[in-house]
Amino acid sequence: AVDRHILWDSLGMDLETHDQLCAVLPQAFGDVFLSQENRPEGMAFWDMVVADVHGIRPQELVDEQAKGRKVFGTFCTYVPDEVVIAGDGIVTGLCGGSQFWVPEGEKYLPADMCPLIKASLGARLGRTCPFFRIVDQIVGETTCDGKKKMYEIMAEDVPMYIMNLPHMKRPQDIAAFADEIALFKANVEEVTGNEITAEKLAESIKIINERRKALARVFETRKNKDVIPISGTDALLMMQIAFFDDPVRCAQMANNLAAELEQRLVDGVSVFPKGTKRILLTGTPLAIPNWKLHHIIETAGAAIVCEENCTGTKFFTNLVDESQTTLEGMYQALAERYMKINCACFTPNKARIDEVLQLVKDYNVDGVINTNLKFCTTFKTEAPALEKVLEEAGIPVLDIETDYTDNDAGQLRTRVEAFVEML
Ligand code: BJ8
Repeated sequence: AVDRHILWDSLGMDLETHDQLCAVLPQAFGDVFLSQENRPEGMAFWDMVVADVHGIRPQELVDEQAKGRKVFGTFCTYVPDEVVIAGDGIVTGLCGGSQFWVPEGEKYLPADMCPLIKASLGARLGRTCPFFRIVDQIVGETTCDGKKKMYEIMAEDVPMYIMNLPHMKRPQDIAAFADEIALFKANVEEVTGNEITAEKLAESIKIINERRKALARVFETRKNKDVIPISGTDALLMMQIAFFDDPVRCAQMANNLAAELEQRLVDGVSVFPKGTKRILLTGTPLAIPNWKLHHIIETAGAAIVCEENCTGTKFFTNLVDESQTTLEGMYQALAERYMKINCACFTPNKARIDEVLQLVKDYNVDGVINTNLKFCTTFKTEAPALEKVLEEAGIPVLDIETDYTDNDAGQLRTRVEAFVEML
């Protein structure tokens, strides 16, 4: 393996603390991923990326910056990658998914705040994540209150641009978001120094649509009710890295994997024994390296066949209309696609419940696990309504609230095992 210390040092990272993270990650990855049997060969790409997760892609980003390109960091699936790509910028996701960063975040934020927010701020201010050091600008958004307030603190340390996301989905809200996308285009032009023409935006809309189609193609194979060609744990890793990778390469790798999985369906190659109960996981996102629930569920005798969250279907469902030829038409087309994401920060958000019900059918699901990151009040508040509808439809639901620590792992395992047992 390449020694990345020179890179990390050049990024002004806290090497000593960061080494502690590097010391535990390979073990965690080995326990969760390499212990699985009969994994698709296509996963080798993601294994390679994650084995050097703070080296291989960060080095690429630094090399691109040396050529004059700019890197934009984001925290939310509502921020349109297309605009950044159209300005020849690079997008990288930033959401923190490890307890490692939480204590640093708690120095600046209330302890009773969602761990994703605390970990994200901790990773930046603790100087223990290369992606947070590399970004030329961070793009926040007005989703939940916790993120909004965290961005104010982060803005003292790094250039920050905030997109105003409406919280309702009336036509005037979609039009307002289209205006917001136009403003973001001007910001990207300013940061990159590149003009965004209608041709460039049209091209980047196609690029991101291709990524959506490729990821959806992998998910499509998970609908088969007899053969489960890939574990949920592996599918999650592909999704998590999609936030960091070059979109063209991401689509290519996902298409390669999908082709292999489609062949597995033909050959009857399943990674779980026949009759394994099929779970749909819904709720808050699972930022890398948050593999906790997937690992527990899939070693408790069940298989996750779909994730209805931002590190799952929300990331790729619905394409942007490619028939627009003017910038204004494209802003509206982008706004219409992005505003179809059903995040709990919207009111009302009944469409999410309808979507979960539809996915339960499409993926031949036996039970739903609704997971909530501790202190995420919007998703938590939606849980009873979601569970009521599922129960009325005869779908068993397990409600789980957890954080990034391992303190509750034993208790969660007992509850998941009992749930799977009764399916
Ligand atoms: S579109 S889910 S990525 S906002 S878990 S930080 S909501 S307190 S992450 Fe999200 Fe965009 Fe919505 Fe998706 Fe706040 Fe909740 Fe934490 Fe969350």
